Amino acid sequence: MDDSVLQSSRNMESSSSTYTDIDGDHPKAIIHIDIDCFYAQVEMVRNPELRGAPLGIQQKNIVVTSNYEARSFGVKKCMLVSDAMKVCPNMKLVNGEDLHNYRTASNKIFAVLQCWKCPVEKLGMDENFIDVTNLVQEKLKSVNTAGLAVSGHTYSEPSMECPCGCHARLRIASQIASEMRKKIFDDLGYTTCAGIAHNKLLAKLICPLHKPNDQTTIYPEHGTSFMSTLSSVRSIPSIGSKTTETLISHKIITVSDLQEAPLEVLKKIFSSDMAVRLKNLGLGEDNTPVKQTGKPQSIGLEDSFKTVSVKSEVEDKFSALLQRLLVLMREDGRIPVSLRVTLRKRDAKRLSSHRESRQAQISPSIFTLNNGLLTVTDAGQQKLMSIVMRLFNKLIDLSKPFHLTLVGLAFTKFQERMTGRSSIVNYFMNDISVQSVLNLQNDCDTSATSMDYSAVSPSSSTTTDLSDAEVEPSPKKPKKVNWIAKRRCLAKEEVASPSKLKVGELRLNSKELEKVSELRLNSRDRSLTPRASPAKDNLSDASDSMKDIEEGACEDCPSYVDKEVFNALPDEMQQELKAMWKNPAGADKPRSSPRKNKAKTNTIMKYFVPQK
Ligand code: DGT
Ligand code: MG
Repeated sequence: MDDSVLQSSRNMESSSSTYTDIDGDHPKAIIHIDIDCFYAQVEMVRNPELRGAPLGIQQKNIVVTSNYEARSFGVKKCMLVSDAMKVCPNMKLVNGEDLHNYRTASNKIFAVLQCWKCPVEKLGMDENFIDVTNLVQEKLKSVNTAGLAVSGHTYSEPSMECPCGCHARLRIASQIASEMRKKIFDDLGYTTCAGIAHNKLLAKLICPLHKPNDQTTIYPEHGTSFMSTLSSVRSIPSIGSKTTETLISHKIITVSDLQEAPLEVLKKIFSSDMAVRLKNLGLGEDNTPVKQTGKPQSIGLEDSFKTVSVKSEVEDKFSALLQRLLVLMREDGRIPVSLRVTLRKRDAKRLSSHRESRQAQISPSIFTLNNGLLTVTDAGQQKLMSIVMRLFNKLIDLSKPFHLTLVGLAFTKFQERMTGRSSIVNYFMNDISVQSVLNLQNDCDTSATSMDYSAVSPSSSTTTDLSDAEVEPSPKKPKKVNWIAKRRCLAKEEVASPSKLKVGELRLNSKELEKVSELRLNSRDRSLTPRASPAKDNLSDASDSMKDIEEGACEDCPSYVDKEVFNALPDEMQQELKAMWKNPAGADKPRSSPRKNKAKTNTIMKYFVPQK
């Protein structure tokens, strides 16, 4: 990596744009798409009467964004409302403190971008990276690139083709970007900007060059010279305020300064890795991959305040948080199985306050599906509140005075839809595997008046919103999912169960599937199967809703196994399964040692056929 930096530094010194300037290949094609005046467009799409005149979106006393008509009068992002109204007295204001519609629009845009079957990474609510490298390769097979022009603007015209072929690839990527932007507009009505480059850094930075509603492509050889036009090192996305301060204190202010700073000097200021990364970024080099955005690992909200010292007040805060959290859960569509309570205590002895959390499992039976929507009855909400207050009591010694400055609630684990109809896991498990991801609100969200939706973890700002397409359970199968919901619960240690994971990779053949389906149907309407082991941090004195997932299940089998289905299996098969659970390592290899299994007569392995 150091070599590439030094190489790039040397390249910079060369003034001409020959192909000795390009070190190596530029195989990737990345598109960055940013929605124009996002909140304002959402409001204009919802209410077309707002179009054509200046519009500002107000949060508290700030105009967080405005449409381009308002901008033409000099309204800037994050201007005080009073100042904005001075420069644009006719501007209409819409309150943008409720983010629901923005989040929904963001999900829809993300869903549209998924149509190209390329990795899509969400960045905040209105930006997405799409890695179209493979799609471009596919298109290269059928497209004649000789006469193919860039769609939209080019940062700088190349004097000759790059030997690695990246110019043609980026031209194709620019066509794809056009198609994406057109579809977003045709389907949803939003105009967007796009940047096209061989890496994420340049794609993002070049994107706003022709705003609004346009796109720009930059070729690799112009990366370094483009970067040198950025006045502040802070313009580089991964350089935060702390790093900026450090750089400025060493007289590295502009990106040109960073480009010129010797790596050895940077290494004296930062760690070696960080120095190299900074140097590369300054030169427009970035090899971070586009990571497909998935569902957040947890959905949480926090409310911060000066101080709360009375239990009833804490209860009110939690109750309000829970109401908001249930809305987010409904949007998410997954059934939560774990609830976390977070507190921040004011501590006079410590300068910096700290958070403390406790979590407990919750029974999926609290949640019901109503017309495909996840809902919680009043009784269910009371159960959740009683769990919350039990956790609170665990965290706070109520015999002594307490002073809180923050309370938080989060659903931290979820059930997931099974991988396939024929997955054996469907038949044996009371629960499905779980993602463990993070919350929600974007960093720049200062919208909440009464609540501070601060991030629950540092990584929260990147994986935030969810695509409509991801919303589970599918409205098409509400009954099945509801049934599953009632039957499933999960202990932490089960996630890593080797037998569960391995078995999930196999599928039943159709005849045998029927057989097991019968078993499953027979047990479908019976009562809930209790589970075996409580999760590590379960409360021993948990509420009723939690009890049904804590009591013992089938003695010999893991808790994810449906006892009734298990009991209906032939004895021999039961024995084999038990042996497999006792020695999961042996069960790990059904595919690699099929002959071994052939020797047995009624073996469970007979019920599985390897996936083709
Ligand atoms: P653009 O992309 O320049 O056409 O305009 P926007 O409005 O899309 O700006 P962008 O992409 O920076 O941010 C997306 C949305 O995020 C924007 O519509 C409102 C919100 N937002 C941006 N900056 C802030 C901020 O500093 N505070 C708050 N509360 N919201 C912000
Ligand atoms: Mg935007």
